[in-house]
Amino acid sequence: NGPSVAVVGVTGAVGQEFLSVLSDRNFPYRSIKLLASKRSAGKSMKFEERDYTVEELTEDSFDGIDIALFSAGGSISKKFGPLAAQKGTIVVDNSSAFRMDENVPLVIPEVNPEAMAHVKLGSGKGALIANPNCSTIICLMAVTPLHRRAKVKRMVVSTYQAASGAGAAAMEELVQQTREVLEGKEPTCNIFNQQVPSCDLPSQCSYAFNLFSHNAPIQPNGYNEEEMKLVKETRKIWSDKDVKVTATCIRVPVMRAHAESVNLQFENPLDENTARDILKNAPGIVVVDDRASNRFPTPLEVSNKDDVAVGRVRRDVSQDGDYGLDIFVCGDQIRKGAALNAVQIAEMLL
Ligand code: 11C
Repeated sequence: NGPSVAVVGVTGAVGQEFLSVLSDRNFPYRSIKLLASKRSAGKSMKFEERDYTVEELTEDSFDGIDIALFSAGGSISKKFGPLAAQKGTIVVDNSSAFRMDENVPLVIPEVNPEAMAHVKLGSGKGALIANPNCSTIICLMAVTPLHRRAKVKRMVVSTYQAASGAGAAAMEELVQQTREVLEGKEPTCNIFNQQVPSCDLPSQCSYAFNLFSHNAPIQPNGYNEEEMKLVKETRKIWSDKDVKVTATCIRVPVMRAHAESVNLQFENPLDENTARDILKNAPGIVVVDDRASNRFPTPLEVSNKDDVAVGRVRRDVSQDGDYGLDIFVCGDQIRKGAALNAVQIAEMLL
């Protein structure tokens, strides 16, 4: 019983987390296929007490597969996603390949489940469903309950993003660099060094003990792609082409959870106590907002957790009345920012 599932990109950070989340949530699969590139094919992997061999992703991989969870990069998704959907597989894709395609739902289950209402498991019809970018998921998990009450007119987001967003190799390099710097050595900069070719010494542009503007390519308008994802994906998920969003995305030396400072301007008044109560009752949210002891969300506290933490809820003193709020949000990038959200989408199909 249950659907046949394929995990594409199973050796990556998100691929591995797909397996953890499927297991933690007792996802009722009939069979599971572990797929990766030729390089990783043949590796053994244990999952739920059973031994599996990682198979090479090919055009035939999706025969008989009901649901495929993809996290192997945009080009793999572009090549194999539509092919799998043609074969009747429902693809939940974690890459940015199809997010802005108007025929592809872009879904956060707590926010806009209605967007994928037409996708039916067992109908024989395949489909593509896109997982939003992690920064968008974590931001909108917290902001949507407030938006529903008071309608957001403008949102200013500043992110503090973890290494995990750049993959398992970036996480390893952050550990390695930290060790090297503490030992007085020049840090090894393989993952991000191409971004700052003008640095004389790696120690001046290392990731450890530093932070830098997000590594996504800068566009002609001066925003990087990560920032524009927050702008465009928010409009699509809220079905609101008029909402004004601006963002500055920064990479910080944190392992696997993103933090975001969010400034909100509302169309209708919303005081901070009501906002806090709304957030306390919102699904997937935990409020950590203890002013007396200066205890607010931290990336470490939400690491490996499902819930997104929200705190620093306060009236924006630069705006009139109760039309503006500031909040601070933290969420596990690999879990709710990627694998958990995708598995929740798959659960909605059951
Ligand atoms: C990061 N959000 O934290 C990125 C990683 O569009 O899925 C994922 C990029 C994406 O660096």
